[in-house]
Amino acid sequence: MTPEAIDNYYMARAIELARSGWYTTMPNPRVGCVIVDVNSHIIGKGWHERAGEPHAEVHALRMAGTRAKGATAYVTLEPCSHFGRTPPCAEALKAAGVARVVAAVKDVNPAVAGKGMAILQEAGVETRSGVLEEEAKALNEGFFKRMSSGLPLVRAKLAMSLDGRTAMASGESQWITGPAARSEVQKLRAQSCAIITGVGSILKDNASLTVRPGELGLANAEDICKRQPLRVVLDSTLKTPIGAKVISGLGQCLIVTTSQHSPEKKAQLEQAGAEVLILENTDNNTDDKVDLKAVLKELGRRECNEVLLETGAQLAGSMISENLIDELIVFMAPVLMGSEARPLFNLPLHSMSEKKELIIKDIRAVGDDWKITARPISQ
Ligand code: AOF
Ligand code: ZN
Repeated sequence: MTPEAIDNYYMARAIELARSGWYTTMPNPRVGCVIVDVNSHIIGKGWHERAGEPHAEVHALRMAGTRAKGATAYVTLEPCSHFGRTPPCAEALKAAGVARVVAAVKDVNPAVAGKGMAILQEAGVETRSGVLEEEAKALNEGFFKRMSSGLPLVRAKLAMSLDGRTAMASGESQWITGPAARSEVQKLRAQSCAIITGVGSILKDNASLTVRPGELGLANAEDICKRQPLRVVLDSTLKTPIGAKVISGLGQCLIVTTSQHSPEKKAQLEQAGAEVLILENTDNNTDDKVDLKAVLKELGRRECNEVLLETGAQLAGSMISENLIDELIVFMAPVLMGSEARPLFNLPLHSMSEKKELIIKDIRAVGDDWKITARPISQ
């Protein structure tokens, strides 16, 4: 094997380890670390599990003990240089006498941003960056987007028939897809920091939007479900019923409204356990609606890396027309719902030149349904 192939091999192992934290590290990134001695033995392995707990490198160094001296550490993210909730990993690697550090990607967190690698270089540690960089970025797209733009990554989950319909004219939509697709949706919720919906969906379906261990279908489901994503309801005039499941379910519910709300209803919703936030729309054209970009900014401020949009055609249409969706996850069921049924997006386009162009990133069978992952081409 060439030295490059060896680095790729161990970095792939570190990326695998990072995935163990897929549902638990937020708001922190998913990070994995492998320490290899001069005889090519893996002497340390670790991944970051939860914010506030040790970083990946610290777990791996603990496992390696004194054998870390002279070894190579493979980390999926540049080791941190700052005192956050935990002390700097670059200093820990240096103190352990590691001879070489290979990082997949630079940490865009302004508190780190190259300083971690600089600490190691100044201490005489050999460094290499950019190994399996694309794969490592894919672990933490939401974290990177938030750190560089202040906004979370937005994923829209949609369910449709083979003829592209998402609800009957009456609004009836349960269930288009089968149980396997619904279990996939539970996973999408579990990896998200927040779920956004519109009050229309709440009035229609009274969904709880929680993650439930029984439906998640993962070994450590109980543990994962201890952290519930923030449920965000966009409700410009506060029509959310006081008894809505989205308020009473485990975890927190944030209702975003405008100045048109009734203060009395606000007090009642707060009494029921919801947080109510008034976000004035500064855009003169859409004075009566919640400012969607401002909602995303607020979620970024609350350290949300990945946000899931689960809603009807109206809000989904506004989000896509304002170019606020990064990824579409469409579950397509082998049914026809007919010409009276509602489309996925309320998006009145009139000519082919206006069409939204997407690129399909992935398509796979999920039970009897198909899961299509697509991204808008130009934003
Ligand atoms: C690493 N290894 O495993 C992780 C890193 O508050 P703290 O101390 O947990 O620091 C969080 C920041 O540290 C986070 O924003 C990111 O920049 C970095 N995460 N760094 O060296 C890890 N999870
Ligand atoms: Zn660290």
